[in-house]
Amino acid sequence: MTQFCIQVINPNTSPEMTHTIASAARSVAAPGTTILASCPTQGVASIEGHFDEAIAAIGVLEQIKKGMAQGAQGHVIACFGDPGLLAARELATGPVVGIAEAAMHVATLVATRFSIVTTLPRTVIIARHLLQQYGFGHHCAALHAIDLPVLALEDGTGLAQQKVRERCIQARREDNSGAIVLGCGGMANLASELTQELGIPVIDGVTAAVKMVESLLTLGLGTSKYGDLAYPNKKPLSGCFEILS
Ligand code: 2AL
Repeated sequence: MTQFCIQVINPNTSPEMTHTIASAARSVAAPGTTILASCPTQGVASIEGHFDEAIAAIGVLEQIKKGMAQGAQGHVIACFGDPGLLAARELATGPVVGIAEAAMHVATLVATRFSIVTTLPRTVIIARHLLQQYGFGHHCAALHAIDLPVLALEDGTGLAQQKVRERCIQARREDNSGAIVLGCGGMANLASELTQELGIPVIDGVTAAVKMVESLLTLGLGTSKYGDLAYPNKKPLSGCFEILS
């Protein structure tokens, strides 16, 4: 049996969300695949804007370094803004996949149009930027926010999960979309139940990204080290950034 070690990085510092993400990742991993789940030791508790993403990106790079040292052959960035994705690819030898790009790619394979359901209205704007950046703008019918912060998904009340469900039902009815993309790593445990209930594919990026990294590893493909994704040029890194050298 092929043995792979895939690192799943939650870029925020919430241990509860890291647990949700790790469980979802393990639920789809092949029998021979080990999931190494981690989150930064320092950073932001949740990622909801550009400021948060800038801080989270440093934590992601630190985790990529650690993961490689622990034998990870591929990596997943489990935050819907894909913070630090290209920088992580420079550092990594193996494949690195972000959950937003994974979910968007998968959605286009099973439907001609998809909707996105995310957390706060400001993260809708970030998701819109990613759609443009990845070339999926024409595939997305609409974006919706549950209008609750990211950590509401881990507060134990179930309110955020209920709102995700309601928004997904609304999106299916109003957008005429064939699929829905869940726009937060903390929604990873909701996809299969919603897929059953709604009768259309509801896609979580964590599980999608794990299977993509697994496929890339099976194909023997890592990150291209030709051109801009080559390892970072060696130069002195000072202060807290020394650990990245
Ligand atoms: C996210 C996410 O997936 N994790 C986090 O902390 N912030 N992004 C989002 N759109 O809710």
